[in-house]
Amino acid sequence: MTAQDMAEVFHRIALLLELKGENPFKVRAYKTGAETVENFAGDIVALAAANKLAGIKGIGEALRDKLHEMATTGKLEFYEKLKAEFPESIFGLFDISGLGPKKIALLYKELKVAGVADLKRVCENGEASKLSGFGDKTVVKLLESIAFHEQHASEFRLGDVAPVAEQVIAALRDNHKVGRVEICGSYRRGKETVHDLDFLASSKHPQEVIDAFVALPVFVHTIAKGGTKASVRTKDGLQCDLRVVSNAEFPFALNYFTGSKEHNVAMRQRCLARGWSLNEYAITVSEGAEPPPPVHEERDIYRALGMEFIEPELRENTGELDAALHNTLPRLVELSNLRGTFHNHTTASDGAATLAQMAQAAQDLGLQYLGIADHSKSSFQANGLDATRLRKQIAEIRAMNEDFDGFKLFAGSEVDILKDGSLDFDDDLLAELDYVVASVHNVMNLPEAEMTTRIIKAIENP
Ligand code: DGT
Ligand code: CA
Ligand code: CA
Repeated sequence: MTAQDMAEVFHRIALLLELKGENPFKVRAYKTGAETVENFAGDIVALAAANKLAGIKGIGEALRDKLHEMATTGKLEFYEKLKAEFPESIFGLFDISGLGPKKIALLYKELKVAGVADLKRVCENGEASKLSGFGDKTVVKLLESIAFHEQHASEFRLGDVAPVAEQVIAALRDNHKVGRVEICGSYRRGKETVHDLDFLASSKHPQEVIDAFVALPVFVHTIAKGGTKASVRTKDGLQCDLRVVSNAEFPFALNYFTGSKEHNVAMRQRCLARGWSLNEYAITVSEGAEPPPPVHEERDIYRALGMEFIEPELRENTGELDAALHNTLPRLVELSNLRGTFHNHTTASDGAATLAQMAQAAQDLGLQYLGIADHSKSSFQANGLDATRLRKQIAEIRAMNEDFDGFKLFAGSEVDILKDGSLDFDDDLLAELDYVVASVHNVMNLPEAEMTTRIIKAIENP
């Protein structure tokens, strides 16, 4: 079991205990435990196996034993038993907004609702609206949530799939039969969410590359497999496609499979205007047309069209081709442009590192400043700071700033916006801060107009 697997077991235990109506503190302990395991800096699996987890904040004795059991046996008896009390599909209900553990438990007990499909059925046939606490309005909201869920069910967040993408790229690079390797599609374009991952490799032995790809341990299912392409799935349901081409075809395939489709269509039209037919393998020159300069790299395709190289993030056919032609492409923000960041927590509230550790880590990253914005007192579940603790932190930050060279900490706060739009600290204290992040953390269900007034009032705080 990996640390991620162990954290997932704790997350699921927390959900199941909530379903059973167990003590909230017990539920909280598993949620905290899951987060601690996820964020742990060292090799928590090895430590758990060796029974060396004593003294780690966020992991009490009961959880420590469970981690040891998972690290040594690969499963957890307690979880297996708990899980057997409910159908597996019930976890899907937690992804539907508007449904909490109490409602899910009721739906399961009264109407045998065991998953999203069942939920949709009882909402549509009127059974749900007869349950206590489930008026017609609730049911309409639930149906909207289900529709939203269905629409986005096949989307993955870029950051969530990045580890898989990097792992697969690394495995392909290690393969001696592989020449060039890239990841294409929406991932390369840096979209916030992607539907699948598109890998591209060049090789003289495509079949061997395909065989090695589908056999990678991250993949649990093969959807399709041929001589030059394959589609597989990870255990989280993420589809990964691989296409293997020759070295000469690689730049064309890279361009084609990076997309977007709209960008490709526009590129093909520009080529046609010069008598060239562009596809995923080559540019074919029609009779009488001037041939393009040789293409070895993807940028050569753009050069052939008299264009600057267009970064993948810009390839959505929203004016980038004309801009590339006239040398007016915008410069993208790069990691080296990042000088600091403002929304950071420390162990004073619910962060994983101390103020001193955060300051050191920021300097190690080459940042010039770091803003500290721990939670405020109303976020008690996140151990938010009250006025006394915040003033102490401000003083600490000011004192630390005396010693830095070319680096600065800013004293801020992530202040709760209260129900009426007022802020969680009085104006005198807010004025002592360098900046404020204001957030809504509770009473999320106000009508639209009231919520808007609430936010505007917060923004207008002097
Ligand atoms: P996704 O997977 O929905 O997040 O977005 P993409 O852009 O990765 O789309 P995908 O995986 O279906 O296809 C990868 C690329 O292949 C796409 O960006 C452009 C190219 N492509 C796919 N279908 C077509 C098509 O019908 N025409 C053209 N010109 N290009 C296509
Ligand atoms: Ca894709
Ligand atoms: Ca694809």
